[in-house]
Amino acid sequence: MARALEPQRRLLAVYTGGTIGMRSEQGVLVPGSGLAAVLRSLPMFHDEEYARACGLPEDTLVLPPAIPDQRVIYTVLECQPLFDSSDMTITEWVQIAQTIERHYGQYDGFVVIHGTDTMAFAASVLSFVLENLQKTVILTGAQVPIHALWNDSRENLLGALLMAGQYVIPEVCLFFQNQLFRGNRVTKVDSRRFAAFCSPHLPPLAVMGTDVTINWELVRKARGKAQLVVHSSMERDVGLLRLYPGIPAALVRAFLQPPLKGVVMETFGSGNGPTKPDLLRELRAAAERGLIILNCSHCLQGAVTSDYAAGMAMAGAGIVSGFDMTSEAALAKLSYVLGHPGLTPDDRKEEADAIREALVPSLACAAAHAGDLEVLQGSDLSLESFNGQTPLHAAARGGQPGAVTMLLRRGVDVDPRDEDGLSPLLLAVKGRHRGVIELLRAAGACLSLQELEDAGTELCRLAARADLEGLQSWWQAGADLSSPGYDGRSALLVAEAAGNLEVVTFLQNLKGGAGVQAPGPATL
Ligand code: ASN
Repeated sequence: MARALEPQRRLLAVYTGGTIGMRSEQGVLVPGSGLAAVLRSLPMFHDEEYARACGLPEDTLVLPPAIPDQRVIYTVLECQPLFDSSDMTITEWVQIAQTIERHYGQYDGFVVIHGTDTMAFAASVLSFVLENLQKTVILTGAQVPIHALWNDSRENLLGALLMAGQYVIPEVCLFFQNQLFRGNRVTKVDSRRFAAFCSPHLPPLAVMGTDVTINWELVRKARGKAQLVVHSSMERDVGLLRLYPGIPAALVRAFLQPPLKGVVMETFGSGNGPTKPDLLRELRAAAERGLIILNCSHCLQGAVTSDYAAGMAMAGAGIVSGFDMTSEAALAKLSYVLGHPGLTPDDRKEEADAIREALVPSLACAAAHAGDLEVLQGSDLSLESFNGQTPLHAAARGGQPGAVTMLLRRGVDVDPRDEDGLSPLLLAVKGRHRGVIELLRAAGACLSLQELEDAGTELCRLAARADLEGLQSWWQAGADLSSPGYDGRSALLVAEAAGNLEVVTFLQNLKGGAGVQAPGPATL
């Protein structure tokens, strides 16, 4: 979806606390009220003249125009009490989700102003609690209060308001230091620098520089007109246990006792831990009691694999691989799955198995995306990820010819569609994964009629940017490169006008040679 172009876009900014509005009291920072009043006094956050002309109420502010003929109007809802985010829990995050739900019809998007310390947890929890989002939800905050002369508050908040006000990115995101991340992929990595967050396994959804660059192929698509669902029944009895060298089995045993229902276990490297028999015995016993143990690596990069004998899989089948999830996301997912009505373990083994299965679906997809053939080999391929993507979608998106070959050999459907109607072939084309495109085409995959119809505009865009590889990918996938764009011009005309000679030569050769249509299985 492109930039939203209504003349006025309305946002709700839910202010929960955090450094952004903090003041110093007796030498320490405490949450501060009255953020709306501060913003009202800053011209970059409020155009008083326009507000008066429109008769906007006291708590409602309006940004100066970022682009002609469009205004972002926002209402600041200040929570009571305000929190240092270190004090926030699932209860407060569910309340934020319910606030969004209550105001969902009135606003076009939402910004949640939150402390940074637990913002990655908050964003992860909200991403599971808020289902079927059709509107943008962005969390942001700051490392230095807005009252300070040199601060990151203004930039972060303004960026979040502009992103939520101008684009429909229907998922829970986190905006910090000019980057928009998927909320359940981030972790806080710095307590001082302005670049406080990183997303180790997923590139930013958008970057704000001189221009705004949005990675639309990464952005989750809204599911039709489905109604927003708020999952408020999150399980609170979940925990996080970090293994360390020499951790005593007795300590692990004490930690894993009821009422704990699930635990994210942070392990070494690619999912390894001590192999002491007494420790493994405790883990096995807990898993057999129905406790769900989700294995996440404490490394920032890489994922849980089955490479080592010291891998936690050795502790028994009850331990679920969290693959490349951050601990924050794993904890949120555990809380969501265990809180799901109908999935309460109650010491019953079958239900514990069902919960493990609910946690795992993304595993085959994650393995396919990362090209981890060993994990993929042992995974159940019938399971789809949250948005109906199959492991083949994931392998195509990740540009993994080895995984694609393995999946095709195992007889998976070559042309499945996810809930947004996207096929692996289209994902491979968007990622310019030529080897994967070749494999899929040879196996009979075709672009759909709709994909072929939509291709014209995309081809013109690629031609304008001299993106030869992008054009070659479309051609290889069977697209007709002479398809006109939205204004009736072909990619060749666009390339000629832009003086992109390499592209012009490529397109002319196709025209004069074997024809513009790529060889291979029929495209229509
Ligand atoms: N302690 C603060 C909080 O998380 C840190 C911050 O916002 N930068 O609320």
